[in-house]
Amino acid sequence: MPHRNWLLSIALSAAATLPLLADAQAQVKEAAAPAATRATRTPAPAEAYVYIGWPNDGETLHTRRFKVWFGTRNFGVAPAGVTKANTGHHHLLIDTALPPLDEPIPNDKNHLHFGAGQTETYIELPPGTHTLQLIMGDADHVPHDPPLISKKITIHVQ
Ligand SMILES: [Cu+2]
Repeated sequence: MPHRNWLLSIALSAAATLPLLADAQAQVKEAAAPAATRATRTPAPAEAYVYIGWPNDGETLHTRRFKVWFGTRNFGVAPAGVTKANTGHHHLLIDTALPPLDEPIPNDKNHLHFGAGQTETYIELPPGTHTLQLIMGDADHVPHDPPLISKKITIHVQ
């Protein structure tokens, strides 16, 4: 009877698929849990630091779109996802306070990730006064210990 065979094959494929879905969901939960409660951070040397090479603090920019370049000393740049001692990737904080230091840095228009290892970017901001600050993150986007945080600069966009 073709009709019964059809039902049987539906039942078999459902049975084969459901455990896989359950496994995948369990793995996602396991992967997410340590990041949310993470207490240990990647160590960084005390002499390492990060700075904004351009613009200068107090700079007045006569354009809305401008380059920002990032510098590090005694520290290397590596893409996100790459675990290598004394390296990290840049995050540009725009018009915002420092994020919590014991969890991944947020990813939104105020927290830009440079996970490919970029050391400069172009940003566009509306006219007015803005703040820029850099913070390095490790392979998992979590700030180092001690954190590498640049001076927070103020710029004026005309
Ligand atoms: Cu990041």
